[in-house]
Amino acid sequence: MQQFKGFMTLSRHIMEQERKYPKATGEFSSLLSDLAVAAKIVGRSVNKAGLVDVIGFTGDENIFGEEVKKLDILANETIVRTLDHGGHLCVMASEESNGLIKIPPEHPKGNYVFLFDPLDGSSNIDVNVSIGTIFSIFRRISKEGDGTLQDCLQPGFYQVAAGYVLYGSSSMFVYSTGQGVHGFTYDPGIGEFLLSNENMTVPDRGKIFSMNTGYLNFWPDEIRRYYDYITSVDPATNRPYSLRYIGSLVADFHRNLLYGGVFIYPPDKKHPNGKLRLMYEANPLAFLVEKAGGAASDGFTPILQKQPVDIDQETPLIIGSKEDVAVVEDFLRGKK
Ligand code: AHM
Ligand code: MG
Repeated sequence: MQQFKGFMTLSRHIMEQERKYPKATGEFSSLLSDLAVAAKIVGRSVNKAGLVDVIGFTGDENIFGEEVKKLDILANETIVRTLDHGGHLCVMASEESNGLIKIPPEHPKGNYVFLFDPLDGSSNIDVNVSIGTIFSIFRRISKEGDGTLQDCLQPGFYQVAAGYVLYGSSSMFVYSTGQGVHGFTYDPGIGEFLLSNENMTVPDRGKIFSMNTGYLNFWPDEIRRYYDYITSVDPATNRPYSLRYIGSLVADFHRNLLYGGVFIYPPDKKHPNGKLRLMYEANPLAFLVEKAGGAASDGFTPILQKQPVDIDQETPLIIGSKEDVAVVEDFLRGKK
């Protein structure tokens, strides 16, 4: 019989990672632990989303006399309030807030910068389809006090950690501090994330492509030619790729991370620079996919090498299995 070695909870994993760095002060670990608490609170609200009709509408007061907030606003506030007083952050920025989010003057400032998309896949919130929180962590460049825009505008390869929380058929916390990508599934019975997917790796090639084909007539010719290619029979497998598109980047990414494949949001006539946000979506997922052996590109430059100029900037995104990403790049560069 296999010996029971105990569960690897997310908190224990964070602690064990910290012990690998004898000089670690615990600041970074306490940031991740606070984030896990925020994930549980947001996850609980997401699970109750369908009850909005029962306990109150957005803008109303619910039966407890509290104002009912839109779930993405609520997720944003929950994350900010859970992380702003721990002394580990000097600044935050979120897809849901304008400009930088300062740490309130009464709280100590720390060494890290936290960028996030509180609830990715917002169009899926009201229809019970998977959504998620995406986060990116940098070390500050400035020396002290409030963090600055310059602290936030660092290229993705400077990230010290990144991850996401997926609120799906179960909730999962997936993160990397650079040493592998690890997934934890939430057990509501004990209120803990438990290690379920250690050292996740993405296959070099998959059988899935994910893109909003409704924009076909808005795409550049190179992407239309790629679409013809990917939907014709692959001689190696005698079948075309399967199309899977949830419309929540985080959920599409998670599936492709496990099964292999490629997610593409190219520039199009409606979104000339692509739609996805470099700092809140593309960078963190690019960090994870590279740590899992995959690739992420804007078609010409690896996402992690892009020098950001604006905290809210958009980017085309091609992300997933290494070989699949390379094929899309070949089409965009006119090599195919
Ligand atoms: P959001 O952060 O406001 O939810 O927007 C980003 C979402 C991604 O999750 C998803 O991949 C994409 O927008 C879907 O866009 P489209 O509906 O144009 O295909
Ligand atoms: Mg998003």
